[in-house]
Amino acid sequence: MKRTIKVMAMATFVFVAMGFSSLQAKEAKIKVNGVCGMCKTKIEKAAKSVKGVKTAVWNKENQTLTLNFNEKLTDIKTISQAIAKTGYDAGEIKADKEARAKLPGCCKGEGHHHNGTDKGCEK
Ligand SMILES: [Cu+2]
Repeated sequence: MKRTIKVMAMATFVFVAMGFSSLQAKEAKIKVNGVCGMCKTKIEKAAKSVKGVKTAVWNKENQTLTLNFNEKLTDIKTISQAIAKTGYDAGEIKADKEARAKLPGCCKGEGHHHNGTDKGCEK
């Protein structure tokens, strides 16, 4: 009998904990104007460097970054700003001009075509 109560108490605790974490986790999608696999690495790294971001996956085909983050720790604007600092437009935030100037030409959608690998734009 005692054991049953213990198990039930634990199960309740787990449910409550799960409820809380799902409340805090928010999924959002923002547009980020990357081009290649190298851009992908940079964009995702920048997003994940923000405290509270659980997952960040950028899709090259539709230039959409899918985020999963803790609303209590961060928000879309903060994450977008972190990405903009690396030289990409992110959602409402425009890319940092200096950082963008340092990106390889093809990552800005100009010049020679990139080779489509994760190494990025180099020939
Ligand atoms: Cu690139």
